[in-house]
Amino acid sequence: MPQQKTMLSYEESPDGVFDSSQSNCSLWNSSNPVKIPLCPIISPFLVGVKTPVVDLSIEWEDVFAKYDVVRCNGHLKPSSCQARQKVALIVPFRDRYGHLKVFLNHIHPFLMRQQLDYKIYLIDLDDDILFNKGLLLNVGFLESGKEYDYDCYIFHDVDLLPENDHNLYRCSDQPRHMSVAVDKFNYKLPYVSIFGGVSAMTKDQILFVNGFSNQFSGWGGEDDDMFNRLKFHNMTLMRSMDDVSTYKMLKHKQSHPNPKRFKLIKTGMERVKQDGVKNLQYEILKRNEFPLYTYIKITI
Ligand code: NGS
Repeated sequence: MPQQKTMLSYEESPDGVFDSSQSNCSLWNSSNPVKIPLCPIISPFLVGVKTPVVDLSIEWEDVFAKYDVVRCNGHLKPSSCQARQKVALIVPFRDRYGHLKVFLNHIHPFLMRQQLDYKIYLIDLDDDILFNKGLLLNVGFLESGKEYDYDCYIFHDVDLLPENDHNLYRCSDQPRHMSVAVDKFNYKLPYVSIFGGVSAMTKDQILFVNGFSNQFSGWGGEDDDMFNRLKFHNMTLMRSMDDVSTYKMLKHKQSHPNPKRFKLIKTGMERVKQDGVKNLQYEILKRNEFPLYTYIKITI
């Protein structure tokens, strides 16, 4: 008898579609005994502009089946060469499973074409607590760093889809803002100090500025505070070239802005030493290993 397909609706999570305890990724951390060459600086698989397909009706099973080469909880690395950087993609998340499906469907082949050694982490907060992006990005950094020696952390909104794979997801010797040209802003930088959307930092850069502030509850400002942290520590912000760093933003309702965000930004540098990754206390409520990503839910 043919197995019946469990159809999931647009906003449903893939919980139950996969038994997350079944994943076998024991080889993931072992070093490859056969020496393989370093991957080329520019991957031969890049195609340039590839307009994101926004298919909100795609089923979870189909997304999982399409990329079944990614088996270790969102981790993949090239088999024929050694990736130049190990990249953790940290996605702060709350209840946007429709966007998540579209995002995964787009980002996995994009990252594969770049020949990266990468893993995707989705970080969620207890439903009773107001969304706090900076805090979730800090948790993503801390949790991913516990399981692999990443060279680069990319902080990535779930609603942003890169349109050109020459936009390389790797870190540089200074922090880099990547989502420079977003369709919502007519492919222009909305303001010069913006650092939100997609950004890339190494472990040392993150630790140097003590990560993001944990104080920005609600929408907005945590990225502006990070910009100030970089400036305060005399770091230079790099920007990707706007002709390759183009993004499509998925449509969603505007979240409720945090009314205290401007005051917090103003006083941010007084707290920089005690407000960040170094002093962060949290508890893990749930950890699910899905084939295309690792999901971590926390409370504070
Ligand atoms: C600014 C926010 C940033 C945010 C940016 C773009 O106004 O946190 O808009 O947001 N700063 C403040 O509110 C102080 S976007 O339209 O991409 O969601 O990143």
